[in-house]
Amino acid sequence: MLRIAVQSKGRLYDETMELLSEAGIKLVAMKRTLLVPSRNFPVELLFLRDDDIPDSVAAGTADIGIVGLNEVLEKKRNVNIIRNLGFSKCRLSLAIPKSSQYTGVEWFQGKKIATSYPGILSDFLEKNNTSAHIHVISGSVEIAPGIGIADAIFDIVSSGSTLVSNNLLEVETVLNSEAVLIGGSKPLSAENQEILNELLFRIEAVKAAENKKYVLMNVPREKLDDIVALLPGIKSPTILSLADQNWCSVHAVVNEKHFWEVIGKIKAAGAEGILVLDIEKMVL
Ligand code: PRT
Ligand code: ZN
Repeated sequence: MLRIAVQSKGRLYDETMELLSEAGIKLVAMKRTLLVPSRNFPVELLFLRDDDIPDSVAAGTADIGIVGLNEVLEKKRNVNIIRNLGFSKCRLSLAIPKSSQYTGVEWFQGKKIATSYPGILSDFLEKNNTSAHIHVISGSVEIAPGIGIADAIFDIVSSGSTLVSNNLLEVETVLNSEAVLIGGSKPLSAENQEILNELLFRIEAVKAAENKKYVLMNVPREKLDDIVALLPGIKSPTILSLADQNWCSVHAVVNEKHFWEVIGKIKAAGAEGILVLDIEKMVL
């Protein structure tokens, strides 16, 4: 049985549960329990505060964990990153009052900076030969300059709107973070390693299908070459015959990023009856 530490509630929770569910892991229905087994896969979930996840994996209470890279780097526990998971993306940045004139990292020399991430901040300041007073607070860091308890802040930024509404200006991005899968330093048992390998294989298939659409269309034979040239398939698009000899059916995988552009072009080139389907998993 492989034990996975996950956040019990908060910003990581929904996407963590969605990823595990897309990987086919169904949980035994249990409310308000710390440890919940799966009913169809040999894993159990240990629900914790995100701050405790690196420690639980380092100590071996959990075999692996899903947590923000920011927490992993702040806690400096003996864990390793198995895989980036691509969700809960954010950055850890330094921000100063909008009215201040920023001159570069030396601006922070001798200043007081409020943060919940003293470890990452002091590493950054040290690397930049800057010494500042780090004032550790656990929440609402963004209000510190406004109420006069700090000159600047070092905090998580996502859209940036919290900074704007507190009259702060982001001046240095210190770390780009996202959710990561972490493991401990000791090797897993052969049985647990096999479970982890299967889990990683499934995560790979879920991630490969993300932002991809399966597109089917009818194409006149004489336009086939033009249209195939417009389709970026996995290898090459599938082409099937239709009852009408003059037409064929073309299937391809299209990246959502280029989706409208590709659809517009293939329609203009003569494709008809275009169907667009979601792809659930993709095993490459
Ligand atoms: O209770 P527990 O300790 O488990 O949770 P928590 O309250 O410590 O953490 P939580 O759930 O808020 O965040 C968990 C993780 O989500 C963080 O460690 C980050 O890796 C990631 N994450 C992604 C974020 C954000 N985006 C985010 N926007 N964590 C916090 N924020 C906050 C930020 O602190 C700031 O106050 O949102 C505000 C900024 O957002 P914008 O969009 O206004 O810039
Ligand atoms: Zn936390």
